[in-house]
Amino acid sequence: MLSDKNRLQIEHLLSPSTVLPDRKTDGSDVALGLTQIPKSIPVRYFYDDRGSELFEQICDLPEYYLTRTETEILQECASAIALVTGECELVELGSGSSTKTRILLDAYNQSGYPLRYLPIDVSAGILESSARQLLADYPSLQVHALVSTYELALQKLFPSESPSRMICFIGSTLGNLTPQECDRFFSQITDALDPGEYFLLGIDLQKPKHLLEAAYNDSQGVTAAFNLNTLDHLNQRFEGNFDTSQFEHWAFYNETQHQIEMHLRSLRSQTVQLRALDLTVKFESGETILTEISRKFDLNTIKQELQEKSLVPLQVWTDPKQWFGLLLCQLQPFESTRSVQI
Ligand code: AVJ
Repeated sequence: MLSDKNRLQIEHLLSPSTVLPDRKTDGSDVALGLTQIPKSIPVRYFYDDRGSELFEQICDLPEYYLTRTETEILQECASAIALVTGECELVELGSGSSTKTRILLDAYNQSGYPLRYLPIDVSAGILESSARQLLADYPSLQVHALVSTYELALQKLFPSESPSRMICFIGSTLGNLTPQECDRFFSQITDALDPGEYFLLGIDLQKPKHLLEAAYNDSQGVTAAFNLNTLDHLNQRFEGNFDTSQFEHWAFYNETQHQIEMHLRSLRSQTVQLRALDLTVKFESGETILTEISRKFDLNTIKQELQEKSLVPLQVWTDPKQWFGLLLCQLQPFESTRSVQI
C-alpha cells in the first residue's frame, strides 16, 4: 500500500488568495463585471472558504431540495454507473466537500476497482480538508487535487492512468453558465476526454416557480449570507471597502429564461473602492449586481445539446417527482463524423 504522502497530491493552478492578486488571472474579470451595465460579479467569487462553508449549510436547508434529491438519485444508480464505465479515474469539477462523490467512490470500491480521484475546486481550504478526510476513509484511494478553475484544469488534465475516465459535473453547477458558456463548456469536455470516456452530469430541472423561489430565499437567511459573502471575499482579495450592511439579497425565477437570478441590491447611493484593482465603483440607490444565474433544464433539450457535442447520453436517471436529472454520457467511441462527399 502507498504511504499517505504518495496518496495525496495537491496542485495549485491558481495563486492562493493569501498572496497578492495576479490581475491577469483573477482581477480583470471583477473589474469588467463591475464597470458594465448591468453590473455583475463572476460566480466563482462565491466560493472562498467561508462561501464554501455557507454553501454546505445551504445544502442542508429544508427549502433547498437540489442536494438531497441528487443524493437520492446517486444512491439508486451509483452501482449501475460503475458497471457501465468499469474501472475508471474520477475527475470532479467543483468538488466542494465531495459528500455526494462518496456514493460513487463506494460503488467503485465495491466493484473492487482501484480508486483514483481528481477533485478540482477554486477553494483550496475545502479541497484539502475533504481530500484528507477521504484518504482516511478509503485506504486504497489516491487523490490528486487541483486548486483551479474548470477551464484551466480541463486544459491541464494528463492522460488517464486508469483504463478509463469519467468527468463528473454534478450538483447542477452547469446552471451557472449562460447558454453560450454552456456550449463552450461542453466542447471543452469533449476535448478533454478520449473517445469512449465518460461524462456524468447532474442538472436541476424545470418546476413550479414557488418551489424554486423558496429554494433561493430560505427562511433562515443562509442564501442571503452566501450571496453577501461575495462582497467580503472581494474586500479581502482586492483591498475593497464594500459595506455588506448596505446591500441586500434579491433572488427570483425568470420564467422566460428558465433561470433563478440572484442579485445584490444597493440600499443607498454609494461609492466603493477596490484598491488592488485601482477601481472605484458608484452605485445608485436600488441598483443591483447580478451574482448568479441558476438555470433549470429540460431533459430532452439538454440531451440533444450533449449529443451535438458527441457526448452520447447512455442513461438518464431522475427522482419520482422529476425535480433533478443525472445523465451518464460517453464521448462517441467510434469515428462518427464520416461525411459523404458529393
Ligand atoms: C451550486 C450552482 C448548484 O445554483 O443552486 C445555491 C449555488 N446559489 N443557492 C445553485 C446556489 C444559491 C447552486 N449551485
